[in-house]
Amino acid sequence: MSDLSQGSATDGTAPRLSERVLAGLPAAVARPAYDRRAVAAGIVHLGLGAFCRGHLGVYTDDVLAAGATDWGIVGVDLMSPDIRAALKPQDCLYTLINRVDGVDRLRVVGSFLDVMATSDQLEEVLAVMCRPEIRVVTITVTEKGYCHDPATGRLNEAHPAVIADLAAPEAPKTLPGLVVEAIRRRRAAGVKPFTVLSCDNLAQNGVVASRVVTRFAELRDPELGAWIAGNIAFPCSMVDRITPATRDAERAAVLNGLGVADAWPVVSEPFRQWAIEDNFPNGRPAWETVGATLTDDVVPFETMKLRCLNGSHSTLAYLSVLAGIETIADAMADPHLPQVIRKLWDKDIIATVPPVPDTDVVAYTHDLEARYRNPEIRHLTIQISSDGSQKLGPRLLEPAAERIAAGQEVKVVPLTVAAWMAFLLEDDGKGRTWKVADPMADRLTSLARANAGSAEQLAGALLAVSEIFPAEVAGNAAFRAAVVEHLDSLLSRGVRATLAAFVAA
Ligand code: CS2
Repeated sequence: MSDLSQGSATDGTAPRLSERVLAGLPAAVARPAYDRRAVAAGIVHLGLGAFCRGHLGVYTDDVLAAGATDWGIVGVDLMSPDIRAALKPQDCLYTLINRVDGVDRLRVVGSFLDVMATSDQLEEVLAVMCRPEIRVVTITVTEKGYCHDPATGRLNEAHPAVIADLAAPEAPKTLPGLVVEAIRRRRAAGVKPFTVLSCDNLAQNGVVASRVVTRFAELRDPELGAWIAGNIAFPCSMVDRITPATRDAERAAVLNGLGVADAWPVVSEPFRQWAIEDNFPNGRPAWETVGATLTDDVVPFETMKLRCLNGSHSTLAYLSVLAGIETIADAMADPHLPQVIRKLWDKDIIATVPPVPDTDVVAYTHDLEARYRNPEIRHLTIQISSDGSQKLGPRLLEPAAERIAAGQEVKVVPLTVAAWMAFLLEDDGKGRTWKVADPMADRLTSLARANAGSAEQLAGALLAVSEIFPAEVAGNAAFRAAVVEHLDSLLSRGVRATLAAFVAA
């Protein structure tokens, strides 16, 4: 059984989680403290992974529990009908597991009122997105869902899915295509626009969302593009909660704790943070009353989180896959890796983070170490290694570019980049293999294999991929030399010896 598939917990005789069984759940299990039948949908959420159910779904559940009745969520899966198949028989209820010191705290979340899939419900999805009571469209489709060029943040007009959507714009499959078609139909029906809230790990995610949506619309119809630019708000947000993929172990824990089966629970760490730019012309839930920070400027929050958390995650991920280390918690038990990320923060990252309200960024990095050490969270390094072509930029190459522009040295990012390059070979040279998951995987792994003869050649070929590496980074002699040196060491001496030498230097 794959970790991502619907679980065996639903195959047995236990009844299924549903409205009907809520009242009879064990007293320790938290559940919706409100009448779900009295709640109307106000949000359409696009992208139904574990993350949004562990984050947006929970904050919104809190808002509903505090008495709001018009901010339920309709979730839409743009990839497959699997989550719909898991959640619909459960009345869209699911369980959040916070595992703290070996004790599971279970909470049944009720904020999703319906779950749909564009694969076979596109017209229904568009109709819901046009309902006047839907005033916010939230998004978690991961970085690659924006169909942008990571180095510029602009719509990748050569993207095959974008080309396909432009050829059949009324039956879109991409995020930009879907949002544009919904806005077009809503406008034609004279319905006040919704606000588009990106919750993905991108620098200035609202700006990226606005760019890809506006540009896609312009390519369809310049007048529609101009109208979107003038009428749709795209606030930025910083979201944070570590939410690994659900395994059968969590399904079994839920079955044990609830006495009923949940096909797709979500496991997350206790920590959560959400900073949101307060720009919602058509209203929004009072998320600030349940712990979110509503602010005029999200940039400091997102810069801190993307560079400190996600940047160190990617660093740990590539080095760990090379070293055969499976989880972030295991990486934190390694003799060298914690020192590598401490050096990353201290030498390359912290100084690039602007002052963050009420936050000490150094203390934030120490808190990250504790979060990573949480042994209850099995966050797989191979999961985090996915989509490096989209992730390296906002997490690590942008701060590197800033340091280079200021004439400063970049100490650790070249090691991460070298580890990512060695990772693209999908093989440790000693018989252990893995698979690269990335929208650019074919091109990148072919380039890597074709240039595996020398570190110089391999680094040169990959640094030349301009969709990933900004010219000021790829063209910087010191950065390039450092990448080549680390890559040479990884390929000839191996990851262990490279790490030992790196932390000793
Ligand atoms: C991770 C993130 O998979 C990844 O790339 O770095 O999903 C990370 O766990 C979240 O952003 C934490 O908020």
